[in-house]
Amino acid sequence: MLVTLIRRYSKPYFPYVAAVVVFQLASTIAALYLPSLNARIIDEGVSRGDTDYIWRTGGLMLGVALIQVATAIAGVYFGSKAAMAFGRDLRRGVFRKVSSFSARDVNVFGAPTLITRGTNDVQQVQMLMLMGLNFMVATPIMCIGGIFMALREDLNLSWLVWVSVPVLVAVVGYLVVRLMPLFRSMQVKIDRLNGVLREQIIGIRVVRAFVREPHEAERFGAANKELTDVSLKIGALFVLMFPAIGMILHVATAAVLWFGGQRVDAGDMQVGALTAFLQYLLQILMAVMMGTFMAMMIPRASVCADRIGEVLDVEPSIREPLTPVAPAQKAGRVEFRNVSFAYPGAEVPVLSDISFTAEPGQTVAIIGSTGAGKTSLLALLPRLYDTASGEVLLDGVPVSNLERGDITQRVAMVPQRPYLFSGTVEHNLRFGKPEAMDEELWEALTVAQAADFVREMNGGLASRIAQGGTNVSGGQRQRLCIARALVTEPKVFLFDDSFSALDVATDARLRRALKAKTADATVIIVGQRVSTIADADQILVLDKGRIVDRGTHEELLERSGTYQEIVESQLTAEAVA
Ligand code: DCP
Ligand code: MG
Repeated sequence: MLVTLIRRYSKPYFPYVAAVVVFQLASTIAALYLPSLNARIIDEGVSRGDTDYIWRTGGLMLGVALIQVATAIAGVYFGSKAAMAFGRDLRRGVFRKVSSFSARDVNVFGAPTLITRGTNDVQQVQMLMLMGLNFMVATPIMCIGGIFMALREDLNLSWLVWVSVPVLVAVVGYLVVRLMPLFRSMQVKIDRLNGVLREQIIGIRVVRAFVREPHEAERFGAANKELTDVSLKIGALFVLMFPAIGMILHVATAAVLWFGGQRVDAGDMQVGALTAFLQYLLQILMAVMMGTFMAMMIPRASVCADRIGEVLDVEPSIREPLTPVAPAQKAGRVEFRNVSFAYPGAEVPVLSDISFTAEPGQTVAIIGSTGAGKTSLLALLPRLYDTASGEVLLDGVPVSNLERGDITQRVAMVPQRPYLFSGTVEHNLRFGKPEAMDEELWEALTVAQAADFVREMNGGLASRIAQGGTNVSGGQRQRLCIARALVTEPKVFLFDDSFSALDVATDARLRRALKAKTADATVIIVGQRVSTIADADQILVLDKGRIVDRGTHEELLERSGTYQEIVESQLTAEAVA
């Protein structure tokens, strides 16, 4: 997966990658050249007192050093550019994919892990890409070139290379192998922590209301401690890593000076060659260390890449039709034909054999106890879910054959749990129709009985709305959502219990205003209050996912036992109140 991702998402940045290769090649060769120049100055310049030679070679050395610095900077610059662009594209890919998910697909993963995958996991892969670009060329060349150059300086000391490199690889490799499983579990712990945190922030009111803070704090504490423990274990190994590497480097240095010193004493080796050999050995060991670090990042990044790949590979369960049908007319006629529906994974259908028609200009009301399947029924029309059997038709065309945009243009839903986005009032109202004029917004607000309180908010249309719309009351949120639906001027309105948070008087005023506004539209209302639905053209009584009776208020009052019960219970409830 890692390779696939890198290949797919780095393709557009091939010129950058090529630049990185060229610059790093240049910088590595320059870096390898420097110690040998240094040695020449000492052995041929200083020892013979040849000032001219010192100046000339010193100048050359300065030039090479400048080239080395400049090319290294350029290499890192293009490497970062490529890696960051790669990360950005990958993140965008994950975001687009998740945006195309149906409610069901999101449930398969769960929101917290989708968030981690789109942020932290992408970052890990991006990091590997960055490190890879910075070291992939330099490390092997430095290693092989360093060995070659070191041996050129002195063959007799070569055994120091053959000993110190494997020792370093063994020590670092051992630590890396112990680190790998820890990194893997770290990613899972981050997921878990995100999950707990998210749930608690969203449910903070409930937590307060039930005085569950201590319990929730404990739950968070446990997740937090798990992550800390893993991080500590990783830290403990890292603490070992640096002294161990330092130790090997210092012992190697001492050995070079000791054995090399003896050879210099004996006159078999020059001082300059000795310093150059030492520098090459250190360069080799550094390169080996970097290579091992890189190797260590690969498993972690590949775990992350797999997790990202899982998201990218999902085929959205609700797909756009291959050959979308354009309906002959766009009046907003809704028909359910023998529709059954079950939530994914559930055995019992929540809706069975639902058939009804709603003509433009008509109002169809759905009433039924909680859990009867009212919300589920509405969700089928904008195709949030697909039916198990039967068909949902909009203007005579099955919704599964319509383009999504075509449906949303004609159908507006006011969800049962009204949701507003962070931003301003107008930003929310223009959600379905960005080009709407201010007058249109005010008109919608007036119909929705929301104009008064929006006017009273500081800033009117430009007033701030907090994320989720938490800074307005439930009833205000409902009315803003109704206004949002009105702005799009759809052919079909779906109101899911949208008047429940309003007092009876506001409810009545709103419905009167709506009636005028929606005269030509098809209206499907889910209502709990009999008063809300009494004047509908057709009332469907839903019980356990089946339509048990249908008719007008008067007809039902006469013959439907279930309906009578509902009416009576509300009358008694009102009497009690
Ligand atoms: N259900 C489910 N998975 C979901 C949503 C609902 O399994 N994501 C189940 C729970 C209910 C049944 O489906 O038993 C019907 O749920 P609805 O939300 O459609 O019920 P209502 O809208 O009629 O209930 P309420 O009046 O409480 O809104
Ligand atoms: Mg509902």
